[in-house]
Order: sequence, then C-alpha cells, then structure tokens
Amino acid sequence: MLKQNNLKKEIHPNFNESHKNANSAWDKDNQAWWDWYVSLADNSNSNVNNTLLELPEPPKVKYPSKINLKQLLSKPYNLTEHDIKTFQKNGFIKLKNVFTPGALQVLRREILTLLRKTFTNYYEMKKNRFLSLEMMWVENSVIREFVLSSRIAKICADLLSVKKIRLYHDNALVKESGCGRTPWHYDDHHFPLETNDVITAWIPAQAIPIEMGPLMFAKPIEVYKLVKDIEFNKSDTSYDKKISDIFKKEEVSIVEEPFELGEVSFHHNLSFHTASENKTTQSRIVLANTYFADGARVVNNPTMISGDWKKFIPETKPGQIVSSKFNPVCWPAIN
Ligand SMILES: O=C(O)CCC(=O)C(=O)O
Ligand SMILES: [Fe+2]
Repeated sequence: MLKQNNLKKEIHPNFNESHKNANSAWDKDNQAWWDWYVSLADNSNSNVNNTLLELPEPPKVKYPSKINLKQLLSKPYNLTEHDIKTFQKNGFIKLKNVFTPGALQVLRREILTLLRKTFTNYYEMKKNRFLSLEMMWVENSVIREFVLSSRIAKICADLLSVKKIRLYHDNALVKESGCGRTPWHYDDHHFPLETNDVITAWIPAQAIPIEMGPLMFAKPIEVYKLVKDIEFNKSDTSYDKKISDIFKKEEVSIVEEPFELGEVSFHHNLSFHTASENKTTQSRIVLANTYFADGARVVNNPTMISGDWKKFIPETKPGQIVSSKFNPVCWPAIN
C-alpha cells in the first residue's frame, strides 16, 4: 500500500544563519548539525507528490540472552585478504552476517527507547527528519556492547591494516520516513583527525531496501581526487549538486544496494558517499561507529563541518594526540 509523501525541502528552522563562515567553529549540538547538514542535499529530483512505500515493522525474533549477546559481539568475523584488498581499493566494503537478527533487534529496541527519551514528542516530530543521538555508549550499557564490540573493532583495524584503534564517536543516524537525501561527502571533511586511518562501521538495525535510503558509495576510493577541490558551501545545495554532476560526467561507478538484515558497511574517511530519501513508512535506524588509528592528533584548525567534536574528544586541544577517556582503545580488546 502506498501513502502520501512529503519530502522535506526547506531549510530546517534550527539552521542558524549566523554561521557565515565554514571556518568558524560549530557552536550547537549534534542534532542541530544534522538538521543543517541534510538541508544541503539536493532534493530537486524527488517529487513531493511521491508516495511512501508501506512497510511492516521488522519481524520479531527471539531475544538473545545477555551472555549470548556479549559472545556474539566479541566473536571474530571471518574477514578474508580479498575483503581487505577490496576495502582498500574501493574505500568501502559491505559484509553480510556481521550481526544476528536477535542482536539487531536488541540494538533497534535500545535506540528507539533512547529516541523516545531524548525527543519527548518523538512520534509527533519525527516525520521528514534526520534524527541523531551520540555518546550513547557512555550512558547505555547495551549500546556500549555494540560500540566497543571487538568483532567490529577488529574488522576495522584489519581493513585499515593498523594494529590499534580508538573510538572517535558513536552515532545513531535515524532517517525518518519522508526525510530527503544525505548530501554527497567524504568524512575527512567532518572528522577533525590528522590521519587518514579513519573508518566508520555503519550498522543498520533492520534490513534497508533501496526505497529506505541505504548508504551508497562512489568507487574506487581515488574518485575523491576528482572533487576534492570543490569548495564546500554551507548554505545551499550547490556542493552536493556539483559532486553529483562531476560523478555523472566522469561516469564514476556508484554502488547503491540494499542491506540485508545483519549486513554492515565499512567506509574509509576518503570514500565519497550519500544516501537517498527514506521513501518508506518505517524509520531507517543505523548505528554508525567511527574509529581511528591510535596516535592520531586533532587537526590544527577544526571547522564548523567538524561539528560537535569537543564533545567527542574532550580536554584535547587542536594539535594534541587523541586519547581522552571517551576515545578508548577498541582493538586490541582490553577484556
Ligand atoms: O546515514 C546517512 O545517511 C549518512 C551517514 C554518513 O554519512 C556516515 O556514516 O558517514
Ligand atoms: Fe559520512
């Protein structure tokens, strides 16, 4: 069954015009950052009279016990040399069966509970929004298992071919029904880390069909060189449009594929990516954990595009090595 859609096009009211200069620091929270950020996506090709695909709630499965979950999240994944080469060539990889349906049901339940707690009128306000939560692992012991998971962290260290990695941050990235596109970007723009050994594990808490807006990637990794000199524009959709035009003109290969339940993508901070609108009636709930090679420093000049970074790396100045209590070593596992 199809429903009326109303994809968001206007700049969200939380966007503050006072940010005249992309070189200034971001002075608001992470949610305001995402409200601003998705307003930079070009949605001119999406038809407001479009229809939403009616999807049922994800099917219920048996919950794993606490001990079982801990074991699942620390069990090594069978990563091959070919996987590592593919990641290093393309800048991303999608791996199936990283998590079980039971584990993901726990993750989804927990993120939904936090959304309801954080946004008191969650069900009324969520339509067309990109909602985000971060630093969940500090307070929530269940989410902590997923963020500090040695199964995930070892995959990340192996894909980067580094010995030791730390957490930059966790992020629930919730693209609600009717929310428009995520702009084209690479994360090197966003993370104020003086290294390219940075990787994000993008963990869907349900299957993501094409209509829900799975993360999509341009490949190989080098395509960032085609667009790295395009100036970021903080107040309109021109940056997103220019990237898209160049990729079309250069016939860059774009991978937009659904995520089956249990599938996780891993992307490098130089990998260009975007995501389409959520044209379904269900929330696209994802946990995105970013890790980096131990020893990295904060860049000398973080900008507004680096968002709320001081919250993720407290008590650390530009130029200093990142090792705060919120950036624990996740691989090798401590316990
Ligand atoms: O979830 C999205 O739509 C975008 C996520 C993203 O850009 C990232 O995880 O780096
Ligand atoms: Fe990103």
